[in-house]
Amino acid sequence: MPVTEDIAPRSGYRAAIIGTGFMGRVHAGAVRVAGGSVVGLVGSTVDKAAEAVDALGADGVFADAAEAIASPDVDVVHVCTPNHLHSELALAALEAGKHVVCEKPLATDARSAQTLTDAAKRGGRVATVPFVYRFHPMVREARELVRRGSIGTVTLAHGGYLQDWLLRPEDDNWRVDPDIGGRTRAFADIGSHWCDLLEFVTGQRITRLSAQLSTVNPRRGAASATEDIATLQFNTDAGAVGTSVISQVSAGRKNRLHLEVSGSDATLHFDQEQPELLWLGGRQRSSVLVRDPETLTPPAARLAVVPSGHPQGYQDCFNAFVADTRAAIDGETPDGLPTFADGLRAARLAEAVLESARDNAWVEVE
Ligand code: SOE
Repeated sequence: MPVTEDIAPRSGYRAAIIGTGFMGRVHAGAVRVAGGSVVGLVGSTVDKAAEAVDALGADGVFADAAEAIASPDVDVVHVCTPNHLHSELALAALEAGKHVVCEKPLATDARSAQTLTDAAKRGGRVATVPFVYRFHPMVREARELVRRGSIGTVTLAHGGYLQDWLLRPEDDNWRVDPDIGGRTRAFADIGSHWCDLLEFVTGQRITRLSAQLSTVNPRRGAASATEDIATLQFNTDAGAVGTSVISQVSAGRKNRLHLEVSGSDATLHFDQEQPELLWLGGRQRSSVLVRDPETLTPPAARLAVVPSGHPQGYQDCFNAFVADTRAAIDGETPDGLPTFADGLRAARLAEAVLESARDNAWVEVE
């Protein structure tokens, strides 16, 4: 049958997923929604991978990461392992000519993140990092309102990202061990999402910052733990100032990522736990905008998959992120797709945070 332009076949999206924990499951679901297939899993052991096959809807398992990366049946490698393995696996996958989706932090130091970003560029591969909160329609709406000048000149941004799953000393996870999770934990794990969202929505970059880190529970399990709390003050390249509070020990806060941006005319506020809404405050009148595909601006409406009143959430963000990764593999340039360059940006911010906290000083961000 002749292939016409508008039904040109899409390139394959046969994924290998390395890592079978919570993130591996979320990635697998998104791959399937994007029309791809999970051809194989790699777990910490072959048995673990085999146990996860049904839950992740995979075709089978690979013996190890090297086999998955070398496989001619794999187009895209999803790296969902503990952090210390990210850069080694992502680099091997790029060198084998695969497209790569790598969990954040892309690398536990900025130099490795730079090497990965260069390798992706050199090889012409699509290489993305799931800063998925960008994919909430109301985040796109906020970004579009800022872009259109609806809030005026941005002067102030603040907010934070609060969780409580590491509140108690006995709450343990590989993320707290610096040898596995990296030298910063709360900031790299969730502060990176907040900074990404700030820069994505405002179009401004943090140029200097002052950070404090606090470890409430200095030991967890066998390891000396990394920071539970990070607080930052910052300046942006367009003259705005701001603050952010990041914590994984805030009782009752499950995943409270919230961002408020004030401009010379209005203020916007987004709360990830109420993702269907965006508050738009003015001197005379304030309103709550609802995720209604009928009234959203086009960049936000593009991501609205169900009518308003039928809430969209975290998995929908991942689905949209993987769908856009696939579109990029097909040669499109989806707006707002977070790439390894954004992973590098997060690694540079993490290094600035560590340096500032260590020296008790303001630090310029590269
Ligand atoms: C755990 O803190 C975690 O799963 C993060 O690693 C994710 O990036 C965040 O989206 C939700 O919380």
